[in-house]
Amino acid sequence: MRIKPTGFLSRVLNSPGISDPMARRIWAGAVLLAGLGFTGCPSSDHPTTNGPVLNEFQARNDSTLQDEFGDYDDWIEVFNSGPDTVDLSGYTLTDHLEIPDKYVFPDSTLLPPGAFLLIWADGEPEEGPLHASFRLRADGEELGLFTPDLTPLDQHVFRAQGTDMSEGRYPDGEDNWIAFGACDSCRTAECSSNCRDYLHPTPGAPNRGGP
Ligand SMILES: [Ca+2]
Ligand SMILES: [Ca+2]
Ligand SMILES: [Ca+2]
Repeated sequence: MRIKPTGFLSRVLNSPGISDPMARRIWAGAVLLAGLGFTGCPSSDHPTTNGPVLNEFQARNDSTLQDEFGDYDDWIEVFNSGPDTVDLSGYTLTDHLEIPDKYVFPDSTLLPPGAFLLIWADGEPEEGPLHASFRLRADGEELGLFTPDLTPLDQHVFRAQGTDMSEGRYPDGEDNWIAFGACDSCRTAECSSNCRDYLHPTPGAPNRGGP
C-alpha cells in the first residue's frame, strides 16, 4: 500500500500555483528549512504523556511512502504529546543508544502540541536537514531520542519488521507499541493480539484506524 503525504506535508507539496513537481519539492524544502519543520495535523486527543516521544517508525519501506527524492526509505515519526510547543533544535535521534547524537535536529525545529515530525532514516543527510545519516535494520535495532545535553528522553527496541509494516504507539504517545499493517498474514493468536488489521502505517499523521 502506498500512502500519499497528508496534512501539512500535503499542503506544502500541493500548494496552488506550483505545478512543476521539482519546483514543489524545492519550495517544500525551503519551507522546511525556514524552520516550520513539522508535518501532520494536530491530534484531537492529547495523551497523558508529556513532551516529544518516538511515536512510529518503519524499517522495511518497500512501497509505503517516498521521500522528496522518490526513495522508499526508512523513517521515524516524533510526536509532541505535551501541551506546549517544543523547540527540538539540538535534540538528537539515534539507532545506537551508546552513540546518541547520530542525528541532530536542525535549528528552528518547532513542534506544536499534538503535531508530528517525520525524519528520514535513509543514510542520506545530503538530501536535507530532515534526513539522518543512519538507516534502520529491518531485522531489529534500537531507537533513541535525547535532549540537547544527551539526556535520554525516549527509547524503543524493536525486532524484525515485515515489509511495508510499521510499529508505533497506539494511541499516539501512549505506552503501547503495536504493529501496523500486519494482520493480513496473521495465523496465530499471538500475532492477532499484537496487531490490528484496521491499522496501517501513518507517517507524519496520527496513529489511527480506517483505510
Ligand atoms: Ca532518501
Ligand atoms: Ca541502523
Ligand atoms: Ca503516525
